Amino acid sequence: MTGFGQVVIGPPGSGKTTYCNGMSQFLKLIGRKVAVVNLDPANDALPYECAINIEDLIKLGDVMAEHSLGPNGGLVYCMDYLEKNIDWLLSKLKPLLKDHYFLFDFPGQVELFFLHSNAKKVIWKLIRELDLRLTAVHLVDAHLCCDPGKYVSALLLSLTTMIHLELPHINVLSKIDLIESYGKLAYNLEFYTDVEDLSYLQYHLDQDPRSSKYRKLTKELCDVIQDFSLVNFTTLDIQDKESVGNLVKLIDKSNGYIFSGIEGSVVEFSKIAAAPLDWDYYRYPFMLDFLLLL
Ligand SMILES: Nc1nc2c(ncn2[C@@H]2O[C@H](COP(=O)(O)OP(=O)(O)OP(=O)(O)O)[C@@H](O)[C@H]2O)c(=O)[nH]1
Ligand SMILES: [Mg+2]
Repeated sequence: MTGFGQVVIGPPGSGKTTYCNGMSQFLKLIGRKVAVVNLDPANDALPYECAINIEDLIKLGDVMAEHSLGPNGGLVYCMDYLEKNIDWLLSKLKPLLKDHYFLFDFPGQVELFFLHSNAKKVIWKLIRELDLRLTAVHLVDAHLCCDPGKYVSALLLSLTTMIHLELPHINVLSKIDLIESYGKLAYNLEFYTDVEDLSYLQYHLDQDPRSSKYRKLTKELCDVIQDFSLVNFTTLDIQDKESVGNLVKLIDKSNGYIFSGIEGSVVEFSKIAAAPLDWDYYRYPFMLDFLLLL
């Protein structure tokens, strides 16, 4: 039995939990049965209904108190513990495998996804043991485009994460609805999403005394990013149905869901295209109640 899903990752506050909530609502509306799996022990109040919660296995607070660790060390410990107790997660996922699509909400500690191997081992065990087809959805806050130095960091983070995880991978500039509130971008948005010629950034990097000091280093890093030619971005406003729908299409192609012959996947796609329902992230829970009554 092949299952499909998304591994939702990205820096702290990039919108992962909000994304899992909005994406699960959207997918339910187009007829997909969704299970959201919280693997972030630091997620306090979950906005979504959680099918599996790592908190039932291990609590970050307990780890920090017991081992005198800070939150970051505590999270590395939790991922390590999850890897050692992967059977717990496998046994919870197996009954859902038949008819559910999975969204995995991961912690925002980016080092877990480009440096440490625990999270990667957990993901790859799920893939091997359950025959899951997973796409990494890497959220990066769009406001990083407003500062050329931060944008280069976001590119580097995206590239290292792609290379480390070795999954079908989609980089997303999240909260795109807010981009205009940070002022005018130096170039149009396509420059930042397509990542084609980074030499244009050099002038802007030189204007900032913080980044001009590292001119040569930044240039070399930009060359590395361009030589790999792997990174580009799509954009997302979780409140906009067209934006969410376009992302669903990309993800479905990347993990093979659309080609899987799963009953109804073509119907779902046509629903996305027609967008028959008035999607509104904040209004949706009330709308679901209404639909359930029909
Ligand atoms: N305007 C806007 N705000 C968003 C969007 N996505 C997320 N947010 C807001 O961004 C903030 C952080 O969102 P979270 O979903 O908690 O981010 P996270 O990545 O799960 O954070 P950590 O779990 O702490 O790493 C919240 O206030 C969200 O409401 C978006 O598309 N547009
Ligand atoms: Mg979160």
